[in-house]
Amino acid sequence: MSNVELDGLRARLDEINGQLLELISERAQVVQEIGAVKEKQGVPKFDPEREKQMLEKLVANNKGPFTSGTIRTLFKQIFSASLDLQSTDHKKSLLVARKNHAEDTVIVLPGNVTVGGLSSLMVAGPCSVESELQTRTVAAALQKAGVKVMRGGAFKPRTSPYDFQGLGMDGLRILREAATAYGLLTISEIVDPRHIEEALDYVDVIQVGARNMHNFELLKAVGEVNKPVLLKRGLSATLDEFVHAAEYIMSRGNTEIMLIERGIRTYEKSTRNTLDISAVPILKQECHLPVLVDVTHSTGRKDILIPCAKAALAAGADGIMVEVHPDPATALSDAAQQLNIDEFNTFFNEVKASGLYR
Ligand SMILES: [Mn+2]
Repeated sequence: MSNVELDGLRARLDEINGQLLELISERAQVVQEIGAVKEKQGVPKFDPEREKQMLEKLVANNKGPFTSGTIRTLFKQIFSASLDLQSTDHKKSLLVARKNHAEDTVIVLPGNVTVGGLSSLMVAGPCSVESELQTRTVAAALQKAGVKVMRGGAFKPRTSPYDFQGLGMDGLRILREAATAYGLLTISEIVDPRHIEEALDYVDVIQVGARNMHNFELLKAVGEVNKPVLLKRGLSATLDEFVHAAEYIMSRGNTEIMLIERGIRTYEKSTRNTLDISAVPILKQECHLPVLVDVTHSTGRKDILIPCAKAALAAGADGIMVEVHPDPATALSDAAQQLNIDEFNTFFNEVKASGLYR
């Protein structure tokens, strides 16, 4: 084969490549138009039946030299690239996305306590509200330490149904009374949409727990009230799923959402969960919402809380959550990992001394 002949064939290939590029780009535009129609109709973008029909038609018309399998592989690639294009479009339009809202969302709680923005937030308190005395003891210590927001569980979704399930509404009342007595705000988990309305009197921030991050009816319900929400990342939730859970809340009108990384389930056994520090900068990059880190549940051990809290703040977290109990050994839940009051004071002082807590 002469060089002239080879050059001719190569030029022909370049031409075909150009035509293919034009065609797949045109195809992508049509797919986007279909996506827009489907979006209006509220039907899912991926239609496996339709994809199967398209592939079968292509295989039936295939005259070679490619095998049917190769044709399937090549076109599947084109199909999925087009679908990806649609989901990227969708991602851009998320209400929680920073692409849509460049500035940080700053949530202003009663008493001008802010979450997000320039100052860091420390949220502390017992795993469970167990008694008036226990809750008040913690509240007094938190006030003394300069903490503004107290957490305390009243509805406890526990691994075993035989474990302490929390004091329910009585627990919320105890939490509110102790917080008011010591000038604190309250965060507590709500697990049932039917409890939300009654709970509004007792909590300044509604927590949606890790086990309920995928409870879409609960997410919609907290999206419809005028109360900030602290959304925990699910135990096995990807960041994409976490962000979409927040979108469920915001799509219902509630824009005051804080995200909290609380560790994910991995094969590592030396901590209760694996603290995903990289989640912090990724969430800050992708969303405009405040991001907190729960050092207690992510690690499950007291001896590494200080470095983990510092790491979280260094990575850009807007706040830290930690569990404090007057006598952790007798706690009805999470006994091993809660700090006692002295330990909490040391913890908070060290975190402040690092200069990372603003
Ligand atoms: Mn706990």
